[in-house]
Order: sequence, then C-alpha cells, then structure tokens
Amino acid sequence: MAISNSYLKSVFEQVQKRNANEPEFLQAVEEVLESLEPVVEAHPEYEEVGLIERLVEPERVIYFRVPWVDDNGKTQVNRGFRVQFNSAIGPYKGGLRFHPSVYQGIIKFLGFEQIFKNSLTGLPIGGGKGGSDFDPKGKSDAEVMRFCQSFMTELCKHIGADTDVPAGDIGVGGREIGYMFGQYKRLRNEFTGVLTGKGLTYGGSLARTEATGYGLCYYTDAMLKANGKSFEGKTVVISGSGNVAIYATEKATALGAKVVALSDSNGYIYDKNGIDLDCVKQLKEVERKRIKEYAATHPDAEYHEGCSGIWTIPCDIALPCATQNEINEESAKALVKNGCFAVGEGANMPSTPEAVAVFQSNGVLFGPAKAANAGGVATSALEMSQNSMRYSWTFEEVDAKLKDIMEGIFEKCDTASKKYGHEGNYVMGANIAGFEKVADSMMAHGIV
Ligand code: NDP
Ligand code: 2IT
Repeated sequence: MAISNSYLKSVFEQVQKRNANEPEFLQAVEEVLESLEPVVEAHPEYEEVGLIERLVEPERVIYFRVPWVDDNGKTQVNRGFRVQFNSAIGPYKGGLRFHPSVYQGIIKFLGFEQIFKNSLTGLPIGGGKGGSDFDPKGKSDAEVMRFCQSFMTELCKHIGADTDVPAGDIGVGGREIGYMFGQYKRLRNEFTGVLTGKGLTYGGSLARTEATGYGLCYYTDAMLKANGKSFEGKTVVISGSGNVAIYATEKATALGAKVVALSDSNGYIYDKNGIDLDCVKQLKEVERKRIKEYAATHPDAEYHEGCSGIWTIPCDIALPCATQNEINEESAKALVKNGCFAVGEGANMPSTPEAVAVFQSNGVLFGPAKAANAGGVATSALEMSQNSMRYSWTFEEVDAKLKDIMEGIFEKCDTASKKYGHEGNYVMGANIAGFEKVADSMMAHGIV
C-alpha cells in the first residue's frame, strides 16, 4: 500500500525530507498516514488547519548529556532523550528505553505510536517517549543507580505528574524506576506520581508488571473470539523473554495454550513440552542471565543461536514481544507456511511493512502493536489515577479494568475497520480509532 491522497502525500514527503536519517520514524508515520486516507478525505477541514503537519511534528524534543562514573572510576557519557510528541488529550505519557540502539529516530517512532495507542485506551494520556543509549547489561547495580540518578537530574526539569509521566520499556524495569523515582523525589522534594511502574511499597499499582503481557492476551483473545477461534489447545511462539514476553506466556498458558518458545537477543529456546515459566522468571527477573541457560536444566529443550529462527517453529499463534522489525517478510512467510493463523504484537512495530502485507494477504488475524500492547500504558494510567486518589485497587480490580479496556480497544478497531469499509483490517482500525479522538481535541484547541 502506498499513500495516494495528495494532502497526505505532500505531508509525508516533507516528513521524509526533514527526518531522512530516521528510518524507523518514517516507517511508523507512513503506516499511519496510509490508514488515515479515508478519514482525511471525509474531513477537508483537517488540511485547512494543517492538522496532519502538526501531528507528525513533536511538540518538543529534549536531548541531553548523561555523564556518570563507572565502577573503575572512569567517566562515561551517554545520550538522553525525551520526545514530548502530543499533549492534545492529556499529559505526555510513555516509557523510557535504555538500549545501545537508542537514538532520536527510535524515540520518535515510539513517541509517535504512543499518541494513538494512548488514545485507544480511552484514558486521558498524551504521547511521549524517552530513553538513552545506555546499556544496562553487564553493569553493576551501583552503576545502574549512578546512571539513573544522572539521567533524572536533567529529566526532572521537564516532567511532572500533570506534565509528562515516564515509565519502563526495554532495559527499564522496577530497579531503574526505583532509582529514578528516588532521585526525582530528592531533587524536587515532591512525592508525586511522576513515574509509573513504581514498586508496590511506594505508589505502584498491582498488576502493572503483568499488564502488557496479560493485555496482549486479552486483546488477542478478543480478536480470536470475534473470528470463532480461541487460545484453547493452541501452540504459541513468543519472542523475547523480558517483561512483556514473560507475562504473555503466563496468560496464554492460563487461557489454555501451550507456549513452546522464547528468545533473547542471542538466540531462542524451543521446549516442545511447554515453557517452564518459573525457570524463566528465575533466570531473567532474578539472576539476569541469558535464555540459553534454560536448556541446561531442561534436557528436552533445544537452544539455537540467532533470533529469526524462532519464526520457523510451527505454531498456531505468534506473539512477537522483543523489539522493532523482528519479523521480516521471510519470517512472515515461514509462519504462514507452517499454519500460523493469528499474530498479536506485544513489542512496538515488531513486523516490517512487508511482513504485515504477508499476514494480511494470507488472512492471518493481525493485532497491531498500538492496540494489542496498550495494556501496559493503560494500567500506567490506572496507576496515575490511584496516585491522584491516594488509594490502591486490588489486583483483581486492576486486572478486571485492564481486561475491559483491552476488549474495548478490540471493539474500537473492529468498528472503525468496518466503518471505513476495511473489515478485519485492524491496522487501519487501530490507526483510525486512535486518531479520531486526538484530531477532535486538536481541532478544539485551535492552531497550537
Ligand atoms: P525487556 O527489556 O524486559 O525485554 C526485552 C526483551 O527483548 C529481551 O528478551 C531482549 O533480549 C529482547 N530484545 C531487546 N532488543 C532486542 C533486539 N534488538 N534483538 C533481539 N531481541 C531483543 O523489555 P519489555 O519486555 O518491556 O519490552 C519488549 C517490547 O515490548 C519492546 O518493543 C517494548 O517497546 C514493548 N512494550 C513494552 C511495554 C511495557 O510495559 N514494558 C508496553 C508496551 C510495549 P536481551 O535481553 O538479549 O536484550
Ligand atoms: O510502549 C509502551 O506503551 C510502554 N513502554 C509503556 C508506557 C507506559 O507509560 O506505561
């Protein structure tokens, strides 16, 4: 699919010119603009006020130096970013990613996606994202703490409970959020809900840890059920072995599926008996070891080097939960050939545009990231509500709200896909449904 509407085409050409060195950002923008053609054609007033030109330009990009001292006394310098993309429907909200591949283009693609994802949750949160090229792997707790303190020393000037509320993403979990919260509180002398994904003893929400993975399965389950299918008795392949992958495995298993594979950036494990999740949690959440170690204690499990081979394992349902562009055209074809009939994206933009085309042209049910993985940020917004109320809901209360939100998101995607004549195209459905609320708000605010 290519953009054919002349207004959208001219906006995208300008985006390409201005952001030529940010391929991931261009990929994310192109997919959304393609989907918006029927909406923009129905609303000529958007062009009159330059709405799409404004939508693709971040409200603010903050780029800063993060100096810190390692355990050998050597000074290290990383780059810090926060992209405050769109605040039309609420304070900026979105995670922080610490990974060596982070640069402005990655944070902008994630921040742009976050606008529509956050809108789909139905909660009052705008779109933002941040991070650093810092690599937490192999660092001591003390080094991670010093890095987080330095990062927050600058970031604290730009965020706040009613301004911008960061959370976790790749490389940022409970440990990092704790260090950043401690430093924010110390610098600002404020105990507020300025970060989400906090520990349960200092304002965190029950079920936030589980939320993205559980939410992915609630969304996928709703998509399966609407098409006369379910998780029961199905074989599932999940990539990654971090926060999202672990809790997707837990929920898919609870819904009656057998998860047979997980991975990390070095390789993947295949356990035909079904993944022993207690072992994975111990290895990944407690010991911070590689997924390879799983095979040492599970003689029936195979370990293979490399990431993409995981998509050659025969499965009914695939849930990519590692990183962007991890499923290319070839991997998508292998999945289809082996009988995979549904894909739910836990990671952000894990399928390349060519892979998405393969799924859609072969009738694979396809749940796009900004809808399917919205459970994490939705539960972050529930954490913000609880912080404002100075109150905590039970695990069951939060989980029930999460399930409701995810089923509601599937409904919105389904309805929007039908309204614009593309029934079953949940990519278009998610982009359009997410866009509508943001566009209405931007229209109401005037040219800002
Ligand atoms: P974690 O850091 O907990 O885990 C990331 C997992 O993905 C690890 O197994 C990691 O392997 C693997 N991975 C990361 N980068 C690569 C890479 N370049 N190639 C291959 N594997 C890689 O992060 P999360 O589980 O939180 O995030 C996973 C995905 O889900 C990301 O796309 C994130 O944006 C998305 N997401 C996360 C949400 C959340 O609430 N945490 C919410 C919505 C989406 P290794 O350890 O070897 O690096
Ligand atoms: O991509 C995402 O939605 C996240 N990393 C979660 C963001 C959040 O604010 O909880």
